[in-house]
Amino acid sequence: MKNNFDKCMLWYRQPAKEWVEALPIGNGRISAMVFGGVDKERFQLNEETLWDGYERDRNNPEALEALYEVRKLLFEGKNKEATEISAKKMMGIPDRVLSYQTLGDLNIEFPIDDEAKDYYHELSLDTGIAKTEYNVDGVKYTRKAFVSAVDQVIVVRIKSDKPNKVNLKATMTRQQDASTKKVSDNCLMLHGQCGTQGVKFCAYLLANVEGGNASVTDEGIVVKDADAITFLISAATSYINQHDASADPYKRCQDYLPTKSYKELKEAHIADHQSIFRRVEIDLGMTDAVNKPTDERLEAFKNGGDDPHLMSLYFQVGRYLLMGSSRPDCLPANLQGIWNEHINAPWNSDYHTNINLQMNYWLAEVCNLADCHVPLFDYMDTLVEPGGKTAKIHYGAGGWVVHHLSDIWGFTVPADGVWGISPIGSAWLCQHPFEHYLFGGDREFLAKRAYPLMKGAARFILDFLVEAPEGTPVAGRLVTNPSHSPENSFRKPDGATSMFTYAATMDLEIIYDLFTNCIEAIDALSENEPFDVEFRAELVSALDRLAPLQISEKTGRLQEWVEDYDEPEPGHRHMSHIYALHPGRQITLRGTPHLAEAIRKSLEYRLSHGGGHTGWSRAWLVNFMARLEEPEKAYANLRLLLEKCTLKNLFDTHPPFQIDGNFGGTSGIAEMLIQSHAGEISLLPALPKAWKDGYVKGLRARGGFEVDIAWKDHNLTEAIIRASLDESCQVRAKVHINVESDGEPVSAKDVEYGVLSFYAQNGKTYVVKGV
Ligand code: FUC
Repeated sequence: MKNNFDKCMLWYRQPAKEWVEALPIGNGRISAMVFGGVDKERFQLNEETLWDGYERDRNNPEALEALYEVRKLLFEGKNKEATEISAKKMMGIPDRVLSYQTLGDLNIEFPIDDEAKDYYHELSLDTGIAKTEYNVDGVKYTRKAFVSAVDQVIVVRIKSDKPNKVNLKATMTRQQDASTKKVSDNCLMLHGQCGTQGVKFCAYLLANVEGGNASVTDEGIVVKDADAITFLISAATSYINQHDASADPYKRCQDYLPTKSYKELKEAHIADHQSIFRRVEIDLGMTDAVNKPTDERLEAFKNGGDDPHLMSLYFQVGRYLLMGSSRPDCLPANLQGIWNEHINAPWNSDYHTNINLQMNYWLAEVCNLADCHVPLFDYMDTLVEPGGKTAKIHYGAGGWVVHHLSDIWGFTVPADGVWGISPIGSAWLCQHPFEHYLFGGDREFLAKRAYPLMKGAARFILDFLVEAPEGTPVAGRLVTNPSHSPENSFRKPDGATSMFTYAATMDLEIIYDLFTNCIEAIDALSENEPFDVEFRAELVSALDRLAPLQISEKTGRLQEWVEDYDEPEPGHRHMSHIYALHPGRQITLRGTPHLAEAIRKSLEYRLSHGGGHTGWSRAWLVNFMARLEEPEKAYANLRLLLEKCTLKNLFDTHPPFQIDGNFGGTSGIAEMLIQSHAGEISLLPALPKAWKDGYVKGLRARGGFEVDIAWKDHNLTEAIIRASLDESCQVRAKVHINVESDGEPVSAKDVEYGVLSFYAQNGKTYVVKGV
């Protein structure tokens, strides 16, 4: 059957003028940005472990003593005094992480006298190959570049359609800390060390020339009169893990260089790439705009044009970028995925754990990239030990803690300023391994990987929670203290503003999420014999005593803080207290309608004051609106994400470029088409008018299901549900439905209009028909 993967293409009629127009390729570990210049080509290179810094103990020995004083002050409403003490005594030493850095550039110069004609630059998301073509003086030149996950090299192929026409000079450069050296008659290397104590790094550039010849000096590689040339670029650092940066990058680079032919490399790469990329196909409709270059389409879209395919392309770009920046056995995607041209990147291109790192993975399960989710769990494992020390030294608590950001050196202390004292990062991250279990149903993963992480984070929270004293609005209940609603501040009745408080709503929601997930995990693992009974009882009792979510009597909105404070920045980019709607599932439209209503009001208020002005914030709004089943509002925010926060190469811009908005946007589109957080599979919960006819294939739903959905005239026509577990399945649609399997009707309970419930069997396929 015909598919539409050939349309998963970004293309341009001119080379990239700046980095944010270049095209990304990557295999999770190494990557390049391809500029496509005619006489000067630039490949900006990255290796994921090239971070500044090194492992060190950053815990603050004064923190614990200060904690008791700070808690008392915050309960007494003395926020300013509490802030002052914490700034002095509770921050990490030092309280900064250092940057993830560029590896450098591969520059290729071509001696071109004539003007290039018929220029064309593309990125196929389906093959992961960037291509540049042009004609000079009657000769057609073609360059192709990809990053092989199978062979762990960047491959660049340059050829002409006439013999002996490829002439070039290739050099490698980096702003600092590096030099180049001849390795052999066809190999150059770039090598160096990050500062004096940082990782050593290296990149090999190997030239396989067909026809003509190559000569190598310490400065570069010169190729003369060749028919074609294949460059292989391997890259590595000395980083092994946070404790050990003693690997030999040269040996690693040598070992990575494959002996396969270009054809073999390419075929293996495409097969591997497509085995992941092609798991999901999407069609939201197509107009003539599809025939235009990507930058022109985006421009037309910004001017109000109709281009539903641009949204499906954006969706697939998100999947492509996660594949390119987060593959098994790699580090997780950072603030820029893996693509970064800076030595000192914005926000250090680090791991922000107060929304950004988590958002990077919202799409992973539903968009059939569960294997790309695993690097996050591996990374979390590395934070358990340092996070355990920080829990003990800063809070006298067990378990493990992460604050609002981290790096690859086990950074778990408060950073950047007092707003960094937000010890809820590990609890938030733990949603991810549990979701991985919910989608895939792998009990061994739950027992051996997810639950131990979750239990450690829950242990920390149980020890960290304190009882709110008399005189506070939630006296006698358990609360977090200190606490922040990430990066937002409030105004107290006396006019003073602060960020620092106790019991911010988001903390309570994340804790609810973590504890209920832990209880569900324990129950799932207790099938044969009782498991962790006492810990379960501790969680149940703490949940019972946890401070409640509060609806403002004045405004009807869900309160962001423990008191109904005034907000100095009512359109703040973080919408932390809405966590319970998404990515949490404490508040659902049908399960907790009064809270959903309050959240709707909070969101409307935020939006009417300019909320969603950064890329990731806009993307979050798409997810929120989808969960509120507001198709037109979800669509409007998605449109704004593309109009205001999307660069020519379809990278998200905060500004500047930050990849979370791409991932959050893709997740938002998925949430518009399918949801499964509320104990049922909801088909097309937020389908906007603009997507009249379409289909999506290969999305996943919690409970081990893979789902294809087709619709016509805005109504579900058919959904195919493939079960991989024996699991009850409740399906919701906005039309009346029936269900069959193997051509026979399945006996299903008619729950209400458009809602059916049946028992699905592992390996069987169920066809849900809209009637
Ligand atoms: C959080 C956000 C900023 C930015 C940074 C990387 O601090 O509030 O907007 O996304 O992370």
